[in-house]
Formats: sequence, C-alpha cells, structure tokens
Amino acid sequence: MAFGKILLLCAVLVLASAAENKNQPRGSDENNCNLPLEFTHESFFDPTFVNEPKNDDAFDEVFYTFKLPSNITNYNLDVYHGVNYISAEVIDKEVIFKPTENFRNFEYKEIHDEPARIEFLLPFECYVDENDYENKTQFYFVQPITDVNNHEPMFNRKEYQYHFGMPIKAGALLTNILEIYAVDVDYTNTKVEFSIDVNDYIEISYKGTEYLNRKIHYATLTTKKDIPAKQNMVLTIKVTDMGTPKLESTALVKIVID
Ligand SMILES: [Ca+2]
Ligand SMILES: [Ca+2]
Repeated sequence: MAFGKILLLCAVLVLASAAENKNQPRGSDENNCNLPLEFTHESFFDPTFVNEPKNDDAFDEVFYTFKLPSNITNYNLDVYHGVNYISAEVIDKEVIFKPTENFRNFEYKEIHDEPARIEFLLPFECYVDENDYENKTQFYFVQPITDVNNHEPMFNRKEYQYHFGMPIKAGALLTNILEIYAVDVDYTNTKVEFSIDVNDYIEISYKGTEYLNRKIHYATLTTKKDIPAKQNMVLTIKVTDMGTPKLESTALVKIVID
C-alpha cells in the first residue's frame, strides 16, 4: 500500500513538472526568457509558436505582436532559409511580426505540392543576461498562410496566330504549332476552364498542368470540321479559375487560311 502511494506521488510530481515545462522554450530551467507565448514542439529542435492563419493578400496587416518580459536584456532575430517574407522587430520591448515587401511576391516564387499551409520559421534568441550564453533561448515562429483567389489566370500571349497556306482537316491539333497556356499564381488553384466563342470550326479543351509547376495550365485547340480556303477568323478564348469568386481573362485566336 505504502509502495503504491509512493508511486502515485512520483506520478503526480512528474505530471506537475511536465505541466510546468510544457510552455517553456528550451534553455536554462532557472532563467529562460519566459516568453508569453503558447509553444508546441512541431519543430524537432526547438519550441514552436504557431500563429493564426493570415491571408496571402494581407500585405499591410501586422501578423502578431507580443511584449518581451522585462527581464530580457538582449535579443537576436533571424530569418529562416534566407526568404525574408516576414520581418520581426522590437519596438519598446514589443515584438512585432509583419509581412515584408517580399511577401507580395511569395506566390510568384513558391511552388507547393501541399499548399494548404506555408510556414515561415524565425529563430528568435533572447538573453536574460547577455554575458551568459547559457541563459539564451530560441523558438520558431510559424505563420500559416491562407490562399485567397487574388490572381486571375493569365494567358501566355494576348494573341495566338495560326496561318495556313491550304485548307485544314478536322481533328488538326493547332496547339502543336503554337501552344496555349495560362498561369494562375494562386497556389491552391489546381485547375482552370478554357472556353471559346461559339463557332463552327474550332474547339478548346483543358489538357493539364506542367509537370513541375501546377500553376501552368495547358489548353488544346482543335479543328472540329474541315476549314476551307480563304478564311480569316478572330475568336476570343477565355480562361477561368476555380476560385470563389471565379476570376478570368481573355486572349484572341486568329486563324488565317489562304
Ligand atoms: Ca486565381
Ligand atoms: Ca492567392
């Protein structure tokens, strides 16, 4: 019975100790920075703070702020991977995380297979005593990003010209001569729809994405019946994305048959 009580007491002490350390960044047990943040351990090495998701067009929003505890004497901020999409600065002992000018371009530069969330990791070191490195601690700041549909898909040309010296047959694949594709920068957009003016001769369909870049969507332009000589056609093609609301843009297809 007594042994059982001791075991129970030990278990309570371990649990109490775990609860005490749960939200503390790594560092000296006695003297870490005690940052007022709720940490998880998503990162292998260091505690991680995961902020609320922000939209990918939140260019002018402050992403997060917190007050440094008064015992912190010095600090050091760095960016992960050299991709400086978020800045962190300290003003009046308040740490302010906000998007940099680069954040406007991140959708153009980043290609994701799992696009539901993007993480920016910002090692942050703080010192209770700047002469005593044992007292430093660090954590990662993670900023999930939500894709909003803020880019219309864009054709790679304003105008596509197909010029033939003789009549062409039904089933001719015009995009073998000059390819048509559209780029939608929004990284969660997985498909687009192509359409063309109502006409007797030409149809357009969706072919697929570039293998290494799912933002590039190819179209197939095909003749649906024989086109006789002496034709000069100008048709508008349209590309529409899958966003809410949907965005679209247009280009021209010119077909000349001598
Ligand atoms: Ca889009
Ligand atoms: Ca977007």
